[in-house]
Amino acid sequence: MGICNIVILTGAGVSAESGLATFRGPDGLWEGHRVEDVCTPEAYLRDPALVHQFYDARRRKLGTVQPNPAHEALARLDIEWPGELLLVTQNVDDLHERAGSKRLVHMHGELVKGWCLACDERFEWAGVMGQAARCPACATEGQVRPDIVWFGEMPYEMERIEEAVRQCDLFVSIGTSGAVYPAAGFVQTARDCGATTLEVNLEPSLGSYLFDESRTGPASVLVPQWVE
Ligand code: BJW
Repeated sequence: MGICNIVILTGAGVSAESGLATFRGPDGLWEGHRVEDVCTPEAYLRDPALVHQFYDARRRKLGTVQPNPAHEALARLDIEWPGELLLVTQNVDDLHERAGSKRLVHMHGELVKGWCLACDERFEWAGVMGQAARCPACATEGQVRPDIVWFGEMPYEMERIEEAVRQCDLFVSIGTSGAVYPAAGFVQTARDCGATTLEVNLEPSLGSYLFDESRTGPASVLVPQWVE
């Protein structure tokens, strides 16, 4: 592989072998709730306690897991790759940064951040959030929500991401089902702009036919192989 510009899109599959559940697999339900029923602004208005419970449980779990060889290989690539590189993750966990990735965008937000609806500040959040959380910036109580992009909300840094996708020579998608837009559409944009496209997944995703090459198997094995 010569020097080229790379965009890598990751999804829940890259963190599955660290012990974090994916959304749409056999274990993809959370206590009988579909992700589409919990991850919306409407669900939060209807039942904030349920939504906080979901994110508090996942934040707690995050503290017990570690990056796996796929995160570590991507961090090595980030450090060593001389061309442009952008790692766009749909994941709200912090395993890419804990592995050492720097050129990273969290397009669906971060579990370890809160967002105050009273003063619009965003801030680090480590422990339980719950309904009564107090904003560290304005001290308002009960207006802090997880800094997560829910269905119907605009993903973060879309201009920067779309620019990188249009300009990349190689687009690699790892561990995502291709069920959620706009991320699922990046491969088409990259193709239209002339990029080579590679998919790494346990099984072919919904958009597999859009990739020049599909490698099927666990990310913890295939990603280090691809990076070396
Ligand atoms: C392995 C592995 C291993 C397992 N190794 N692989 C109709 C058509 C088109 C679009 C829409 C539509 N109706 C609505 C929309 C838009 C909507 C959308 O896409 N809906 C679909 C359900 C159709 N999208 C949005 O609303 C987005 N915003 C938007 O479009 O804004 C524009 C706009 C704004 C306002 C007005 C109008 C337009 C926002 C989407 C936000 C998504 N949020 C979530 C939850 C929050 C984060 C969180 O709580 O964690 O993000 S949903 C959930 O899905 C999460 C994920 O990031 C996202 C993607 O899931 P992912 O990562 O692909 O996981 P899985 O489980 O689906 O797949 C895992 C894969 O890994 C599988 O393929 C396995 O095989 C594989 N795997 N183990 C390798 N070891």
